[in-house]
Amino acid sequence: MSFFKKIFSKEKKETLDKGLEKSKTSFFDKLSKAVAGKNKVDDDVLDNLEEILVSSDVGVNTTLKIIDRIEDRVSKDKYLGTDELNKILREEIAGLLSEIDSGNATEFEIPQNKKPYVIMVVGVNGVGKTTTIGKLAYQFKKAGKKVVLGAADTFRAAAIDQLQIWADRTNVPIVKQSMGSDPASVAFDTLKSAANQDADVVIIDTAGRLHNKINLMNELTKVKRVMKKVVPDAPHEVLLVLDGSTGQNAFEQAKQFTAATEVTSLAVTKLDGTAKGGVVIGISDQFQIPVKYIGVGEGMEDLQVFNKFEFVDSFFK
Ligand SMILES: Nc1nc2c(ncn2[C@@H]2O[C@H](COP(=O)(O)OP(=O)(O)OP(=O)(O)O)[C@@H](O)[C@H]2O)c(=O)[nH]1
Ligand SMILES: [Mg+2]
Repeated sequence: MSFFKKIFSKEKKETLDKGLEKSKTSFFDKLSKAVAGKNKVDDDVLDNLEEILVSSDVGVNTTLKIIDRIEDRVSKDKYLGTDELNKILREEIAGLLSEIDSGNATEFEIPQNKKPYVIMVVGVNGVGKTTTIGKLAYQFKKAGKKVVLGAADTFRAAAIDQLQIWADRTNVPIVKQSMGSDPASVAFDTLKSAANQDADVVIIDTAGRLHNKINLMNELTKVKRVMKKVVPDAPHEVLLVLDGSTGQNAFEQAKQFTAATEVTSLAVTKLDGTAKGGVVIGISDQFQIPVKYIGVGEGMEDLQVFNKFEFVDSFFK
């Protein structure tokens, strides 16, 4: 398949378009109101645009960056028409996202020389960690990989049950202990088991809530340390899951987690049920960590590898 065909695979594109429906509708409604009765981009239009971007949860810093760039273009072309604003915005946002190297993977891939490849999934409670793990297990398995899940969220009995449900649904083995057991010990067992089975990918679920934040961060550190006893360079990836529908809260969580523990990639979930899709643009720009996956629904197939070009394309369609 050609590169472009792969990028714009029809089916994938349709889910993304549909998933971002709410964000788009709200964004374009506001945008058309902002330029109503105007035929050129003037200060008024720019002020309105700033408001729209901020209210779409792009975030203040990223919004200012975008407005600066558009002002630049306006100063070069005083008669820049409002009919062109859409195109220009799209170009500037795509340009902004291209500045961080988030790669442009279109498939669910893992490095071949790391076996098992260990992904530790972190994030506060309710953001969609377990669901994202289930979706990832499904995709990796579909790609022919041998997957093992580790139920290291031992804080709640239901957390273990929920991961078990995804293990059954995707027909992937799970390693678990009883509620309240040591998460690091579960992670250790999972890696051992994965090594014995010659598995390709290990995905470790972790608790999103403990008695307090310090406890949680200490626990994550301990889980990491213990995993290294089995696989010295594990975890290969620390995936922070953020709920896109919480807008500015997601920024706040990203700030706190990245300050407390090393995060290598981001997954932004629940973009289907929200008008806050702009949060992906802001988060990509503000954190030097690539958004790797986006969640656009509760189903097994509702996870996509984040592709900035495709995303901007969907957002502005
Ligand atoms: N609409 C939608 N719902 C999602 C998405 N991802 C997760 N959810 C839902 O969000 C809720 C919480 O998801 P979980 O996967 O249990 O979240 P968690 O981070 O594991 O939560 P804890 O185990 O409590 O820490 C569930 O009802 C999921 O179905 C998504 O991309 N879109
Ligand atoms: Mg969970």
